[in-house]
Amino acid sequence: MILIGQYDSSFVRRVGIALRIYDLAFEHRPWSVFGDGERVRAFNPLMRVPTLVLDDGDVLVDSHSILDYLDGLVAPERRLFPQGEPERRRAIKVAALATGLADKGVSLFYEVRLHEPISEAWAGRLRSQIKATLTTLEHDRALSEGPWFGKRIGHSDIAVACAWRHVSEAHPGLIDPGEYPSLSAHSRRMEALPVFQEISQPFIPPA
Ligand SMILES: N[C@@H](CCC(=O)N[C@@H](CS)C(=O)NCC(=O)O)C(=O)O
Repeated sequence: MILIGQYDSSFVRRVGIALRIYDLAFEHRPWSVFGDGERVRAFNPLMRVPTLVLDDGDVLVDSHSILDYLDGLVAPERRLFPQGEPERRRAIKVAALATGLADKGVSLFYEVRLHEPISEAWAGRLRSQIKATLTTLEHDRALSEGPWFGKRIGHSDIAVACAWRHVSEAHPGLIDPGEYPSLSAHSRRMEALPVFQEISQPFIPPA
């Protein structure tokens, strides 16, 4: 398998971390969606990352569908979402809130960076969506310590930590860690893990 995209994307990073945890062999092509846009487009007409090229040449797009496929490659007990309800839907919800917040972070970055003049109404809406989602996740995270669900970390833990890091680096000053102590501690714990340190790249703004 070939994973296309840079690890400063929270979506690419969550896929890279899952590939490592699942011990699935892959090659990494850290192509930028801007600088290497045409290389990305050759595999994905959306020109987005993550893009996963399978060994038979088929191509998967979007982190959710890629992870759904990868989950199916491992035994049920190794999967990074709980297998029983109601934990499974709760974990999916946390991961969806985290990836939704990461989406808002990406939209905000493009608005501020690419739109002239910046729409303050849109940027303000995005900032408020990010903060409200962090508040919701903070309440949930404060209910327990350790892995969000079960005995080992899963897609929810990974998605939240990846989104936190991306938004913090792409929008310095937007997140006040003191307002979200449980998420902040969660992020520190995740970033200290060897797999997070390996599958990692500081945010590089597109040229
Ligand atoms: N919903 C997608 C979001 C992926 C995404 O927004 N990727 C960004 C990089 S962080 C991208 O490819 N942006 C280029 C573009 O949308 O044109 C996923 O979960 O994979």
